[in-house]
Amino acid sequence: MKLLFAIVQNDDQKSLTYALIEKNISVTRIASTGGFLRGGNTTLMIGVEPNRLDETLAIISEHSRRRTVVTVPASGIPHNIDSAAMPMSVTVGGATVFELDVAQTYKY
Ligand code: 2BA
Repeated sequence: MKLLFAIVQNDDQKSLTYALIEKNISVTRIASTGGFLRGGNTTLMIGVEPNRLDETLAIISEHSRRRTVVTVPASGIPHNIDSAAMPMSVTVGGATVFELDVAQTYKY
């Protein structure tokens, strides 16, 4: 089994979760916070068989939009702007996905 951690924007998580459930792909939603923007995002934990990996990634891609936000970065976070208080334009997403191999799955 593969385990995907998909970090998506809150505005996308609902339609993405519905689309996955509709295809019988199990998903667990975890409320998370981006370190840079300090804004809420959602991390989806998705366990899938390898033969459904491409299908799952396609669904994530289809339902994750890229957005540009103007923000003041979190203080202490290194970035390319001289002043930490200066608003900057940041492109977020669509989704950041990590793929892991699962050694074993247990359900009791
Ligand atoms: P945040 O950390 O809040 O980052 C939001 C967006 O800000 C990022 O979008 C990126 O475009 C920008 N950004 C982040 N750090 C930056 C920096 N030091 N200088 C300039 N711009 C910066 P995404 O790359 O699409 O990431 C969206 C969210 O996905 C992130 O929210 C974070 O929660 C997660 N994420 C992305 N890459 C990750 C990684 N390698 N490990 C863990 N979480 C990650």
